[in-house]
Amino acid sequence: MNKLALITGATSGIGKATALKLASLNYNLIITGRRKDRLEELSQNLKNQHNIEVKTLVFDIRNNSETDKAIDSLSDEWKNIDVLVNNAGLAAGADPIQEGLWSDWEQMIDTNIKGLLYISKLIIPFMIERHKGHIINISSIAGKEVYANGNVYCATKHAVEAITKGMRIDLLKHNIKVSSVSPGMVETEFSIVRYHGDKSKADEVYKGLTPLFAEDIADTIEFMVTRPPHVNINDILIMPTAQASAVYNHREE
Ligand code: NDP
Ligand code: 8X3
Repeated sequence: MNKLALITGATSGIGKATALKLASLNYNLIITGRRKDRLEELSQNLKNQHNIEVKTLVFDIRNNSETDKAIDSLSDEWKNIDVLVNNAGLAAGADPIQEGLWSDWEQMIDTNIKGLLYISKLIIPFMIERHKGHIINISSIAGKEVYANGNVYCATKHAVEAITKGMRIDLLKHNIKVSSVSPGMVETEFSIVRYHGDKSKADEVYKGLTPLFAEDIADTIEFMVTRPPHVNINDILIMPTAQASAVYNHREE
């Protein structure tokens, strides 16, 4: 029987690449995000390419009742979730603390922390009932270091690190694995979103170096989900070769 994974934020970047990777491993998938067209297109592609079942759930993960309603709509067989990938997230803005926008801060806190908590609280009881499961939280190098103008984004990813550790302790007796993946720069729509749609600013982020690609993170998740039952990978910090830390990069002219 196929395993089942739920991936939040599968309309783009790391979430989409993870959906493609897990489909290639014969997982049935629940894919979520706000952009319905993208989810439907991805669902069709996944079903055309693999012998799997796919369900799309369109909701804004910042909204507790929308999230609740979406998960409540799942029939019992779709509640047998083996792997939850808490990926939906973003950076909004890159400003000194005194100039940051409330709206950016709220969006990051509501998505990266509260959204991750809402969905986890809904899925964890299904895993507890089956006495198994695997939660993979997408953290970041920003969860381990703080860099100039990264203030609130870094705070949200530091929170993801703490929540991951807390989940691992609380879910220990329920035989639920809890992991995190902490990437450095990955070229996705992340920087376009961070700079509020300014593509040229986003391109500057990756100028002169080869960043990670979403597929590199999907490969890491593949490694995590294919370990035997007695092995849990707590965390993988994965960086581009050209990035030594949050701030040290090597760029070719
Ligand atoms: P993308 O912008 O390409 O993808 C972000 C995904 O999150 C989209 O599918 C988006 O879906 C979803 N999302 C955002 N806000 C919401 C919301 N309110 N409700 C539901 N879904 C939402 O970026 P990445 O793939 O790079 O980002 C994925 C994760 O990886 C994030 O948590 C990010 O912080 C983390 N990360 C990224 C790094 C990078 O350099 N790219 C490095 C380290 C970590 P939609 O808009 O359709 O709702
Ligand atoms: C995204 C990577 O370096 O912008 O989490 O924090 S970084």
